[in-house]
Amino acid sequence: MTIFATEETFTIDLHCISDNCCMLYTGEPSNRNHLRRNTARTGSMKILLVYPHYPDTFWSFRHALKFIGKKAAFPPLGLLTVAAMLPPEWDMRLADMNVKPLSDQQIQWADYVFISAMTVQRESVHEVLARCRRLGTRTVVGGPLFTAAPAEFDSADHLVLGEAEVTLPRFLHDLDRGQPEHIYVSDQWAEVRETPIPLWKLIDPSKYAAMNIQYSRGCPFDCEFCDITQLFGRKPRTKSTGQLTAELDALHGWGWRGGIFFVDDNFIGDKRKLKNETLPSVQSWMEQHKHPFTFYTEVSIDLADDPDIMDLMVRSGFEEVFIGIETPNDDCLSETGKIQNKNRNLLESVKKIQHAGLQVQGGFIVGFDSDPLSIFEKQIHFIQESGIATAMVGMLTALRGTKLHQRLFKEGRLLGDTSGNNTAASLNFIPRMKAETLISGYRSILTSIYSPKNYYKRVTGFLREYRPLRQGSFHVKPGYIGAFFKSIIMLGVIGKERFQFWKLLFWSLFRRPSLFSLALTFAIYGYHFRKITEKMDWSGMFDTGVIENN
Ligand code: B12
Ligand code: SF4
Repeated sequence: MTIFATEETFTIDLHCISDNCCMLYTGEPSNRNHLRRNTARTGSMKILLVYPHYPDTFWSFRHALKFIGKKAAFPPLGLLTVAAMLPPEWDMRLADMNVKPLSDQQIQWADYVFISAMTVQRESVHEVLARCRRLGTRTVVGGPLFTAAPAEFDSADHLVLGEAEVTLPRFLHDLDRGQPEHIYVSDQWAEVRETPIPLWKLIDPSKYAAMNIQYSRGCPFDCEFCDITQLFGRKPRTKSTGQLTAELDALHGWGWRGGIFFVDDNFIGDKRKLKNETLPSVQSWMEQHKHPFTFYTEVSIDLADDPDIMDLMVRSGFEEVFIGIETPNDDCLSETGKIQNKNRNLLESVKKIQHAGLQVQGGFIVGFDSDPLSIFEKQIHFIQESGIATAMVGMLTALRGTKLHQRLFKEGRLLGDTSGNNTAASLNFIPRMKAETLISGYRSILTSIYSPKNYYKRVTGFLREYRPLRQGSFHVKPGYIGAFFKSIIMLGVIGKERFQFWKLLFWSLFRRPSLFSLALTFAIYGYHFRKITEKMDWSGMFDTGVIENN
């Protein structure tokens, strides 16, 4: 994409350094020195792209990452994409606070700090904004957190909301004229076929466990608790195959080998295109390049109904899919509008996907109005039977902008804002079940499924049946030697799970040697999940956010 990429368009007007003009830019006289700094620099901007810190959560994988010497699971793709839309002559740096703490010098270096965040990063965002204000560096914020709750971030200098492909050019245009507005919104969806290749050169890949790519945005379904359709629409917007293979080329050319997460809301949203164009072209790209990557993505459960897509995915290098299973209770599925999960044997669907050669990660929710008291036992039973090692169980959360949020507000049951951590032990609405019962039931699920006994039983059950497409003899993935030795100490000697750990390792070595590194990976994940469960604060009941009055 070549939005505003010429030198002329980005030359900032350097002639206006009168006090009034500074006021126009900065809004307050105290920032004037900073502005003079800008204007002395013949239009070349220094941009610091900041990805705020996220807390230790199930999704952070922080306890697992230490084993492989990585700092974060994935780079901040939103910021790298935004960076690719800025004039290439601008001086850009990226500070991922999950990799390294942010220093005052970095903030002072920049003319503008661009921040991207999800709700879970809220606390860190407020801290970064306060520091930027104190140091006199102007801020531009965008991404899901700000798009969902702009009023809370009025202290940012510029809120560029929604998809940057639509709103950023307007901000850049106004900035060029010297009159950037405070807020930019749009009700249009972006044309993702124009989205540029992320500016990978801004990150140090050695700090991340995997890279990420986005092929599509949006989801054809419309579950009550989910904000995807509000943020990205119901009609999946897909990139062209040429665009996708160009992104693979870029990552490959830049030296990346290993895992890539397709961060789509629902990778199979447009099945016809996937089957006829996208997957065949990814498959042939992978064959030509001798399979340098393994892929992972998010899909809906109806993948199980399409053996051709599953087969093509496996042949193209997909190894794992995340699926929102939510609940084995059909009434809850009706309540939340999860139609694709209804009227099917969910367990059978999971098995079909696993038998096709794909590992399944599952999302589960408790706290629906229709949840019976037996739901906790049912969830545990389902998870154990499914062989889903990575089972993310969360309590229902009312995210802003969702139909659930609106309904609970109308019913007078909405309490406050959410922390954004869907696996925290706190509620932002009044549940039908007694809150104490719900929280203790939730706790019983987590402590049960992540107890070493149950977790390793699930993993062994799964590995026993798993037949991935590419299985050779015993092989160890790069980076796993160190992980192996660390895990021997942490899990095999010190850890509570030492008995199960050795049992799994020996079982895999003798029975399924080709899955040895996967067994080790699962053992490390299990440690992370157990640690997070142990560290969870169960004393809270409700999120203490602002009471809604909108
Ligand atoms: C990948 C991903 C993750 C990764 C994050 C890895 C990483 N380093 O980025 C992982 C798996 C860790 C993750 C975890 C979670 N995630 Co998540 N995740 C996503 C996902 C699928 C893709 C994000 C992405 O890379 N998109 C591609 C880029 C190009 O899009 P983007 O970031 O939105 O950026 C665009 C715009 O937002 C904007 N923009 C973004 N930043 C900026 C900055 C500026 C300055 C500007 C101008 C514009 C701008 O322009 C970009 C181009 O259009 C999104 C869904 C989605 N479709 O985005 C959910 C999503 C962001 N996650 C979400 C949530 C809730 C979570 C979890 C709490 C789990 C959950 N689903 O319940 C956890 C919390 C994290 C934690 N550590 O605890 C929500 C956020 C909702 C919110 N209001 O904050 C989303 C929207 C999905 C959803 N509804 O569930 N997630
Ligand atoms: S299928 Fe997944 S992404 Fe689509 S609306 Fe439902 S929860 Fe959201």
